[in-house]
Amino acid sequence: MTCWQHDAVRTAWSVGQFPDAELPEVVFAGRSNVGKSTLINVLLGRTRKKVAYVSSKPGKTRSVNFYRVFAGEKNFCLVDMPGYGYAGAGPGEKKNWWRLIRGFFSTDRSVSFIIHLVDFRHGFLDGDRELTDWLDGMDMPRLVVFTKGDKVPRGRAKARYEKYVRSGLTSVLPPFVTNGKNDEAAERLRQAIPLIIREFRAIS
Ligand SMILES: Nc1nc2c(ncn2[C@@H]2O[C@H](COP(=O)(O)OP(=O)(O)OP(=O)(O)O)[C@@H](O)[C@H]2O)c(=O)[nH]1
Ligand SMILES: [Mg+2]
Repeated sequence: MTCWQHDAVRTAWSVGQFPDAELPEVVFAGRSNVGKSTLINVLLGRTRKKVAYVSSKPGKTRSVNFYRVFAGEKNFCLVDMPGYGYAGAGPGEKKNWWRLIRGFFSTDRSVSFIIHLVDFRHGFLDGDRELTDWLDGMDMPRLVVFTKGDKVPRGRAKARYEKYVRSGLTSVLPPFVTNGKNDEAAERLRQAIPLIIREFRAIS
C-alpha cells in the first residue's frame, strides 16, 4: 500500500486564519468522535506517529487543519473540520461550529467535494441531516464514508449498509465502510479521492 506523502499542515482557529486556496480541497466533516482525524492519519499512513489529533474524548479537533498531499502527479489538500453534536456541547458551541463552516465556504476556496463521515453503528443522527440539507442547498458534492465498521458484527453489516443506502443518502460513489486501519478499505479510498477530484473540478 502506498500511503500519501504530505507536508504543510496549517491550523486555523478563525476565518481570518484560513490559508489561500491554492489546491483542490477535500473537506472531512461529521459528528464529533466519528473518526475524521483518524481517517486522515490512516490515509497519510500515520497510524503510529499521528499528525491529526485523535482522542476518545469528543471535541478533540476545535480548529480547521489543512494537510497538503502529494499523490502521484496530483496535489490536493485534506481539510480536517471540528466535529459537531457532541454531548455537553451547548448552543454556543453549535453556533461557533456553524460560524466556522459558513465562514469556510463563504471565503474564496476551491472545495472539490466533502467527505461526510457517519458512524456505521448509528447512521445519520442529529446534525448529519442538518449538514446534508445545507450542503444540498449549495450543490456541494459529497462522498459518504462510514467509520467504525469494525464495531458492527460481520453478520449484520450487509443489512445495515443496505438499510442506510435505502434510506436515501446522497453520495457520489457507493459509501465506503472504514475501520480506522490502513487496510483494503483505506486503499480503495486513496484511489477514489483523486478520481473524484478530477470528476468534480474545484468549485468555490
Ligand atoms: N474501532 C474504531 N475506532 C475508531 C475508528 N475511527 C475512529 N476511532 C476512534 O474514535 C475516537 C475518535 O476519533 P477521532 O479521529 O478523534 O474523531 P474525530 O471525528 O476527529 O473527533 P473530533 O475531533 O472530536 O471531531 C478515537 O478513540 C479513535 O481511535 C474506527 O473506524 N474504528
Ligand atoms: Mg478530530
